Amino acid sequence: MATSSNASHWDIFCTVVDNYGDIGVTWRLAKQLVNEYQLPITLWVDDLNSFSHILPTLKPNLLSQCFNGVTINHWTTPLAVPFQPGKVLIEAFACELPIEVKQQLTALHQTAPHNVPLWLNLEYLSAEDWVEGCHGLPSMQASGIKKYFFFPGFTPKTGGLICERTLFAERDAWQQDPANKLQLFERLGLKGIQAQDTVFSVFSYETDALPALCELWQTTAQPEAKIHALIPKGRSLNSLQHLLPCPIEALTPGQQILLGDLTLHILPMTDQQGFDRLLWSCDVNIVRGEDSFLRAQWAAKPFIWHIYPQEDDYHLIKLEAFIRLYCDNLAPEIACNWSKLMLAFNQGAQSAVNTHWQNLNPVSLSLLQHAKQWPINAINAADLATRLVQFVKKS
Ligand code: TRH
Repeated sequence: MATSSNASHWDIFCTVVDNYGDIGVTWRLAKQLVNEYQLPITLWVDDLNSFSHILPTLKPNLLSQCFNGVTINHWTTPLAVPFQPGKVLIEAFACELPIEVKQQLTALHQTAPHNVPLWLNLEYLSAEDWVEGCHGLPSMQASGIKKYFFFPGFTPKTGGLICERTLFAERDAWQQDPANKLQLFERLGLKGIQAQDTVFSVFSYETDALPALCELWQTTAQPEAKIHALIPKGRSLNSLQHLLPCPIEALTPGQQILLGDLTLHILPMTDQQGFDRLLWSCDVNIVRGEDSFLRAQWAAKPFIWHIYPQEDDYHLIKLEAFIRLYCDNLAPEIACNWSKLMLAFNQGAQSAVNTHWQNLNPVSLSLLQHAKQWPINAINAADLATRLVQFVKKS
């Protein structure tokens, strides 16, 4: 049963736990490895329906298909597409590999150990200090094979951050011409947004902070500059149901809800490139999870991060670790207001979120300048895919 192979491809296994983050991260990584390193990549995903929300051309009923040079296999139980061991095997976010795969690895280890793929567990991103000490550590499996922990992170001793080589140049070119954002809004079916208006994108989980902010935005728009909040159908809207004219399921992309001087726009979901461009085009982005959080940083625009909630409020420790890093060279007054705004948003503290929003004024020039410099500092000379390729070479 052991397949003795000298195949050079990499396999990435991803289970969609909930939402889009796990597939979002692995899909970005897979595309970049093909594009920039010409590696043959197979991405195994257990839930193609969820995947199709961020890759609308994907066909959820197909067992195997190819997009952007990446082979995408439906990870069924049992596996309907046979697994062939390659050079590297990435298990994303500690997903449990299929039993057939584990059996093949064990058999290969006994018959041809040099052909066992390098086995990595790609972990979640965190700005906490301990990540440096754990990145790259091996863990011996019952089969006798070592599995290595690959931790993304913000420092040179971690696995780095996903960022494509040409991303910043593309973003700069996009942001240089204001016509790009207006054309994008139009293509997305969002009507009535003018160049001088203030536009926020909202992709959060449920929180009481959102209705509070909407109330504030209704009263703070200027006659000559309206406020627009762009919100995809999903979890943010659960917190705004009382402001909507119909149940969320009945809303259609492009639909507008007028609330005084604030307009809520129902945003269609796009592919990841479209989502990046949206973040580049808004004045402030409210993002969540892992991938949109990072893309909001790369957008060089002020943002609020709604972190994925964890048991015992552990996420607040992760949030504070990131806040410390982001505020490191930010003027103390702005740093203080921005930190308080992030905490208030994550705690759903309604009056605090409004106070800190007003104190900070997230569309102010000083925060924007910091947001522009941050990606240059954060990328730390090497991105995650580059560090991954180097790690494989050294192993
Ligand atoms: O969707 P998320 O909340 O995902 C997660 C998961 O819940 C996961 O289990 C958890 O562990 C992790 O967060 C921390 O948020 P995230 O990470 O921002 O992923 C969203 C993805 O969806 C991201 O790749 C961007 C993409 N996206 C599009 O491609 N198009 C769109 O229109 C939108 C709104 C998002």
